[in-house]
Amino acid sequence: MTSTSTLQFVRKAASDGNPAEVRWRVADVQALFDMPFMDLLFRAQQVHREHFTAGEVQRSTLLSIKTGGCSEDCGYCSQSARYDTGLERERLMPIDEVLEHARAAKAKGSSRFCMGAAWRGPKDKDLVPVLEMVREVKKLGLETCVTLGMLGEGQAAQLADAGLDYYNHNVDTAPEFYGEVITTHTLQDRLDTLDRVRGAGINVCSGGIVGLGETQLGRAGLIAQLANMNPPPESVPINNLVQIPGTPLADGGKLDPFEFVRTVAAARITMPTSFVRLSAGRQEMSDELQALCFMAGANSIFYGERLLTTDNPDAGHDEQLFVRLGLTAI
Ligand code: SAM
Ligand code: DTB
Ligand code: SF4
Repeated sequence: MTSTSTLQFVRKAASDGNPAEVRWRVADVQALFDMPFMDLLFRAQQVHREHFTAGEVQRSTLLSIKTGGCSEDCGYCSQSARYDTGLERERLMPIDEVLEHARAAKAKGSSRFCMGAAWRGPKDKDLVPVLEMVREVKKLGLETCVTLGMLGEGQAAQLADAGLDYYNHNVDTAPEFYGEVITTHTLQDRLDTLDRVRGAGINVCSGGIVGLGETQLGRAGLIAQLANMNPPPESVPINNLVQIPGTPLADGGKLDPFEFVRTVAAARITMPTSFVRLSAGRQEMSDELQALCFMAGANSIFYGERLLTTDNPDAGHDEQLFVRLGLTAI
């Protein structure tokens, strides 16, 4: 039943004129998840080598420029004002401080700087200082990415004019499951923003989060939805839930780590030319598990000690991991 309605959703999107065709049915993606693990990894690595140089991994550094107090109720998020997560609400970070973080990220070897704000979406007056941040970070020789929530008419164009390279806006989970995790906006709202971003000529960064209690079919539905975008997102972050005390999803069961690897592999196979980013949750992963994710076709990471409000592995540890695995940062 779930499979059929996901399919209907994708088909509807296709008939609405956006994705021209259903390249990946949910059942096809489910069949990837059903493959023997080693066969799946082998296929993902084959696809990866057809489109990318083996062992090259892109590194992006995150900074929360406006933390906490968000009106939305995303069930996993430390920054929703609806949950008591102990996080202090902060105002927009001054540009000098942002640039200090950006310079440090560049010095550590990051190639992209991603600025995140805990907004449902920016008001026009909120956007003005962010546009300045984008222009100034770009001048440092870094690629720029922002994630600010839903964009209104004209806002994507302003970001494009400022020179923004990527906009991050995740579809997060399978269409059927979306309403169980988030009720304050709809998946269609997110898709509308992605259309605006694409329409403004900004590269799309869109992925999802697993370990929310979704079924395997749900993970297949998430990947199919991303893969059927036309074109698929240039960058696909795959986040593993970081359980935040105080949120509704704090106490669920943990996802089998091999399922996470399968999700990465399915993303790689269905989106062969996209960068697939091993995103939130790396701090809780062993080096060996991360190596499996790279084998499965992940070729991007968040790099630096902090994600938005939670910890990420030390840059030094990642450097060493790259040396141990013979990976090259690009
Ligand atoms: N407010 C903006 C939005 O929702 O797009 C930007 C920030 S939001 C924190 C960006 C993404 O981070 C979410 O879409 C979700 O995929 C991921 N994320 C948030 N909290 C997480 C958590 N606890 N564990 C893993 N990923 C998380
Ligand atoms: C994405 O997909 N993951 C990043 C980024 N885009 C903005 C955010 C991860 C957040 C993890 C939880 C936290 O640190 O608050
Ligand atoms: Fe707000 Fe984004 Fe967190 Fe949702 S994920 S509560 S929109 S900051």
